[in-house]
Amino acid sequence: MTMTDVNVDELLAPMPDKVKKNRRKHIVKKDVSAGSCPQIEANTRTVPGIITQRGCCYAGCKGVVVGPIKDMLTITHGPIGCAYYSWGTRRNKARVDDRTPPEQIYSAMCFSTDMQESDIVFGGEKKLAKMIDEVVAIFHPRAINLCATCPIGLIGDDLSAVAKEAEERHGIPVIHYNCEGYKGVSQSAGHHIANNQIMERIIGTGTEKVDGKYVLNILGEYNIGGDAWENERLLEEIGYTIGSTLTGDSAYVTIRNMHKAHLNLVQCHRSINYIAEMMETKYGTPWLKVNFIGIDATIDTLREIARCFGDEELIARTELVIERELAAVTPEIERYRKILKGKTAFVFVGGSRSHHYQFLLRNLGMEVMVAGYEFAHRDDYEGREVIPTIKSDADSKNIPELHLEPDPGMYRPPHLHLKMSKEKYDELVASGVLNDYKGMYPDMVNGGIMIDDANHFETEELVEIFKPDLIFTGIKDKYVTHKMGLPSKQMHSYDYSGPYTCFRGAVTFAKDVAHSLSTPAWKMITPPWEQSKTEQR
Ligand code: CFM
Repeated sequence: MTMTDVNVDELLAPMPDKVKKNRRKHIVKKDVSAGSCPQIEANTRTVPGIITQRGCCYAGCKGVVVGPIKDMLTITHGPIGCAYYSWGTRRNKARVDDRTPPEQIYSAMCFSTDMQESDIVFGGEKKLAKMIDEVVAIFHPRAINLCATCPIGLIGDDLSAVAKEAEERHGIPVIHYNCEGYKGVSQSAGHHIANNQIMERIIGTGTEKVDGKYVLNILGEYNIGGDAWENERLLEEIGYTIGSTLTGDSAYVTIRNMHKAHLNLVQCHRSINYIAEMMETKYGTPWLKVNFIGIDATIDTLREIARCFGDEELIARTELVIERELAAVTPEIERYRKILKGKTAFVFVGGSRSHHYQFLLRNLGMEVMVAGYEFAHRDDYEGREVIPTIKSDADSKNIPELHLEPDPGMYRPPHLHLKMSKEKYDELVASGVLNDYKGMYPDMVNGGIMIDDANHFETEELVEIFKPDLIFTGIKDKYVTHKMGLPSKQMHSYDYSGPYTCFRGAVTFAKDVAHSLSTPAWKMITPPWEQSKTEQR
């Protein structure tokens, strides 16, 4: 079967009618002859009972966005299970630096109020306040995060009041997040809640001077396997200064000065676009959607950043660095491309990697036939132009939207951030480079399937239809596909490898994928559909 022959209705045929109707709206087949992206349903409730790959609101807030801030001590207010399963599962690395000594790095630690039955019955506010006092006495953190889990919202503990009183007692910021797991439809709600508090409580509060001719923040880069460090190495060699990364290897002491940067780079649009937009409104900081995953994507990104400043010297230096990095990695990439050329893959990850990795896989001669996001919104598939048409529902209305105004003292018009005339800035905006994201659809292969919130059943069906050589996936579906005789790579943690970004990262990735595909282990397993009925019994 060729890709364009795939019939999505047949794929869903075994489902009950109601479920079929629902799931059909979450699947789009790329058809170049049809022009733009058809509407896809996203960021809506998963069908109850379906084995989804999604996580919860608390996971998105604590696990994804605020947990990696290395010098903030994050307390999970809730039963121990929530804290334990959100501890160290995502490899957001952090290191000591001149402003953060080892004893002030808490991102790899687990703090929980360990709510017991009596606390649920009588309330947990006192226990939380006591715990704050204890961690202050023992660890002396610069700032504290309080993250709520489901029972906290149900019993009505007032996190805001506890945080406020603790701030008065200890004289440090104590920031609370009402990110109870049940809020919204996935971890995406938690990203939004975390973005709101970081914007309101941290960014803009710093008064230190930030030196550097061109200061960049990298938003939505979480330093899985050291990705952020590879980006920083490259950008610093070109002549940029990194103000702060949000939130991989980031610190409270740098995030609070983020408003002083000249340009925000947005790597993961899904988890952080709120802050990019809010900073544009409040401080006038322009943002640029970037992608450091894939060699060509990195080259395009570096050129676009330089173009945003329009400095000839910067542009020349960018080309020099690109040339040098390319020369260093090309022989190795070629070696792996020989193994990988013509192979096919699926990519099912959260809300942005399924798009980003298509560039890298294409550089290696591979094609992505099916790509899916767990919890993205329509704009991550179709592009930001659809945002005004997205209808809010009961779940999305549950997440507060901040409506900010330009800051009277700190707002600077965007062209001044980029050190250019208003006319030149308007030209840049008109060319579509700034403050926009076109979504995943334009980069899908013709006939390829784009799927939202893919479930266990659909994953198995799609594997049977397309028979990909490799699947890039998460912890839940990884082992399912292993059992089908398919090599799979865990893209949330890189299975302990990385970094995968930029030029050198591409070589590490190519090596890992080539190893996965060359191992003889997979030939020793017979997928169930190739076994006879007797064997299956
Ligand atoms: Fe953004 Fe992420 Fe992702 Fe995400 Fe995530 Fe992640 Fe992810 Mo796992 S912030 S949306 S909530 S790029 S933890 S670093 S790998 S699902 S695709």
